[in-house]
Amino acid sequence: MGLVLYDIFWSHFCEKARWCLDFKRLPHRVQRVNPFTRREVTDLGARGDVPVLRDGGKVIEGSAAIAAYLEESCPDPPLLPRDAAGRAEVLGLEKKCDEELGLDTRRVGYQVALENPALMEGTLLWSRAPKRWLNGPMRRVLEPRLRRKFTIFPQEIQRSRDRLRAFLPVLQERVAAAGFLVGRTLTLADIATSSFLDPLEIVPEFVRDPAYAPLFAWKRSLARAHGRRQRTPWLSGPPPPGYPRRENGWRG
Ligand SMILES: N[C@@H](CCC(=O)N[C@@H](CS)C(=O)NCC(=O)O)C(=O)O
Repeated sequence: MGLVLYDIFWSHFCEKARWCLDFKRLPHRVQRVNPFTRREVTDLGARGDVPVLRDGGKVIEGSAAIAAYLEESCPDPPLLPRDAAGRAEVLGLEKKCDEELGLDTRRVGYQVALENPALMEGTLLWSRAPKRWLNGPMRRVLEPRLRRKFTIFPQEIQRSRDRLRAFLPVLQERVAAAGFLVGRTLTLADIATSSFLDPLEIVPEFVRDPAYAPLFAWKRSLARAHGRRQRTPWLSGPPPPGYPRRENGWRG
């Protein structure tokens, strides 16, 4: 299989897809997508969102479809429990994560990043001179675009914060016993949740709240155990470097 994953390296939806590929130890190539034009994926006939997986002539769009495709074509190691009830539980959690958690953490994460642009250096903004001097004008172009695209407006932000305050304790309680959301081994639910919690590492309101410390500790230890890249928690002082850079990242 010549698998190619089209991704934006700091996207948490892409991280979910990358983690699924790595978990199944499937050789693949990662094709970086230009976040402004999305040409690499629209040229494939895809809508423009990432992640997208290409397997020969097949184009699979979205992290849930990618996970399902990989599970079908390469069942071992499994992302889903063997029993029907366990599968349904994992898929239900994945859906909730895709439709709510992922959007909420992205919205509150971008709100903090827009207020503290240093967090975007190395991803959407440049970190090195001389291009760094373009960050001011770049921000003025980016901000309204990001706010529209991800509906980052006061009412929506407040709703996201409320949903997170209701859902994080549920997740925290579920992992407290066995260290996994469903059953006693890693599943797609853990991969989705852990990937989607990552933007909250830069949101002081959540990452500094002792009420959620066990959930962040769980997420970090799971991600570390699987060799995942994670955002640096913003626990105090000035904004930490944003998403850990990779040499062939989008911005330098
Ligand atoms: N439900 C999709 C969501 C994917 C998504 O929202 N991707 C974002 C990146 S985090 C994207 O490409 N958004 C469109 C854009 O920024 O233009 C999935 O699970 O893959």
